[in-house]
Amino acid sequence: MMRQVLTRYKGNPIIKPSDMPYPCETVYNSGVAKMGDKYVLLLRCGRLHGMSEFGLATSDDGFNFKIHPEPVMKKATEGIFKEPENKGVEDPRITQIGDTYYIFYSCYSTRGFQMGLAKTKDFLKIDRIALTTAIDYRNCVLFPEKIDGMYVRFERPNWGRPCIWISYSPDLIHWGNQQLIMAPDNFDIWQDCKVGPGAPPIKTPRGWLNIYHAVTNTMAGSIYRLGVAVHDLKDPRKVIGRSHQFILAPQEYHERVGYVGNVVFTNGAIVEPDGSIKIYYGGADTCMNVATGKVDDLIDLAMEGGPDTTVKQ
Ligand code: M1P
Repeated sequence: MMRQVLTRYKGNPIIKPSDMPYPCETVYNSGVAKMGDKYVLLLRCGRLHGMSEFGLATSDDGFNFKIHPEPVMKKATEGIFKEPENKGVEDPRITQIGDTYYIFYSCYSTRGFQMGLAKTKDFLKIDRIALTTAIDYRNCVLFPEKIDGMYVRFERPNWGRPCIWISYSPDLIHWGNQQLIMAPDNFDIWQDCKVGPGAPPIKTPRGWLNIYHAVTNTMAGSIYRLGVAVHDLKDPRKVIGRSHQFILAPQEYHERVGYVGNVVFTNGAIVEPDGSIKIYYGGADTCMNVATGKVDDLIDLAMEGGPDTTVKQ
């Protein structure tokens, strides 16, 4: 049964370019974490040179954010990251393991995209760890715990048919055993062209919750929406439920009109102790927004869709 499972926060957008303490054209697609009682957004800020840098915003309630006066991460100016980031750093996604926050992000260069991995304990000092793919990869999300002794991630190569893959690592640096696990769905128009990992996987008793982005192409351009799937806890290659309806689509003016119109795009969500969830998302590649819902409602919706069959389509 089709139904609305998310509610937009009435105060959206929660951060827009004019809120920034330094000049920005856009502020969107932010990594999300909880540090003690504070909500943290690692903001993708489009600066006036056209490249993205990372800014920082913190909040006590998850809706009203204070923005740090300076960017906290810019493109590298030396070492092995210098060339891969010569057009900036984009789309951070944060996973907490112990007291360390790991950040997968896109290193953007004149050659294409590579996935960088960095770590931090306070979001003020961020240390790069490794270039974890060759060119051309766009999105990576790290699971918050090892499975069978290995780190696990979902990733989306930027070549071939844009699908969600899985890979494994003993040390977070070297990744292998790549397998395609979820493809665009030829029969669901909203997700028939591209799918990619959105929020880092969320562990629940019913499986790993995967909130992903999905794209269809129209005569007027692409439309980015959010979808939901559930993966087996022990073997996340198995997609045990995948919804045939989207959970969020560009609808508000600031989601339809902006730097890239008709885009809602998530890089992270926070689950609250009462089972509610805050999904943070960029609107039209220009502003930050949040929508709320219940984890169980998202899982119910995905499970009603039945196991995914797209890898065989
Ligand atoms: O413009 C929409 C999105 O396009 C890219 O996403 P993807 O390659 O995964 O489809 C990214 O540039 C993303 O930041 C952007 O929101």
